[in-house]
Amino acid sequence: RTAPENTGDGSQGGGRENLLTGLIFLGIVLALGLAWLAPNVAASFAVGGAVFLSVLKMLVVPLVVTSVVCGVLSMGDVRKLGRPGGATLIYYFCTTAIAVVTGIILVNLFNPGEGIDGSAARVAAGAEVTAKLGEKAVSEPAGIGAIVENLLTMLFTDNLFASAAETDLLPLIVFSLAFAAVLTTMGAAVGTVTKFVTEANDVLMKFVLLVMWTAPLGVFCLVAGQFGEAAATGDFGEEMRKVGWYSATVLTGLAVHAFLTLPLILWVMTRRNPYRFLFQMGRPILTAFATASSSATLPVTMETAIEKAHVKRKSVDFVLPLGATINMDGTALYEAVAALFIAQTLVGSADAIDMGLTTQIIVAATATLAAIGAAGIPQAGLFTLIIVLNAVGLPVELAGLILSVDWLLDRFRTAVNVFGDATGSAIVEKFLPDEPVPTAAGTMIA
Ligand code: DAS
Repeated sequence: RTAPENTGDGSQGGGRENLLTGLIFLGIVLALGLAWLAPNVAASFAVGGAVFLSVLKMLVVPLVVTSVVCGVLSMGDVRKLGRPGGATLIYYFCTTAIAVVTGIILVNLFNPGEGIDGSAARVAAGAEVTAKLGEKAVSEPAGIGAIVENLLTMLFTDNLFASAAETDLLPLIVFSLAFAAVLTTMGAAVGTVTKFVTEANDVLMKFVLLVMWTAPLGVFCLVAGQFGEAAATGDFGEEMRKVGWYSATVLTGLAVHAFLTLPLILWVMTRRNPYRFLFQMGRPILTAFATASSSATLPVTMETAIEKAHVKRKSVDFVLPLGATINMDGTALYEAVAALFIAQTLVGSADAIDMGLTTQIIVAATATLAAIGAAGIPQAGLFTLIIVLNAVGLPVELAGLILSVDWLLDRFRTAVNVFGDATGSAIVEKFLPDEPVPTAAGTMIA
């Protein structure tokens, strides 16, 4: 069980693989065209999109558990986990923090909230937010202590099957890491278990490849449904004008992070051609745009990173499931921009808050933590934005100002989240033991 020969920048890619990526891109373009020309017809494809999303999500739990166990097994001795594990967590934290700083610099440069009277919007937005965010919209003081406590409770569960049923991946990953660590210490005595997990993972990856051939149609339905619905309501244009500058600030930040920051880090750490890598990861990036879910895209991200970008399987197995759940550069950047945008709309009113360095630092810290807490599901970042707003005393109902465009910006930040995870797997690969590792079951993991 060895990953394809790692050719560095993975130059050959296979015609069929490029064809599939091209078809997925074509699916998105056709969907956007149909949504523009015939919104109601496009909106009717939403049900097809929901089916495709369900098929992807169905794979996530078994794939995450078997991949994380195989990822740890491929390290051989658990003590070897320290170096790649440390490199992974340092990469996650640093890239998320850089994304947040990028967002904060841009929102202070663009000042998108200027000229919008947040106080007046506050009442109007309130009902919409409460409806959308439900009980989460209740403002409770979430100090750093409460946030850290939240993060800790997220790591553990008292019922693995309940976590699996809710696709609550973090406790499953923690369990898989611990289960695999014990497995590596028991050698041939548990060869059957090791062999089962290893082969189950192989089957699932093959399953993903088959599902991916339905992606062009699935992506078409997802995008046509969502954009058709938005276009059919008609007020989307008006909403965009109202928060156009805010959207431009978020999109500029995401572009800087995806096309400059991450490629620079990848090149410095691996000397890979970062733009070839970006192209090779086109399929999961497009799928992330279509699904707005890092978790649903995870099977595609893993399969493409191995087969197309030729990242070693052991790195993909170890880095991507965890990354899809806690490494969200796009979300962190968005939360910093959104919080400061809302603060800017209150300048000069009774609700105004201090916009000084202290506030900016609190926003940076809580946006980084909140992004870790966001699940890899659509609009998760909007829910955890509440944490940031509470931390700086901003009225939560003002999240309604950005609700109308969040479903769109979510797609872009999810694509950046996924690309950040894939970049991490290519970097952490350099910190892994080179030799293929014999597992207790006698299979080799490269
Ligand atoms: N949609 C989330 C994801 O899957 C990101 C977000 O909501 O910010 O990564």
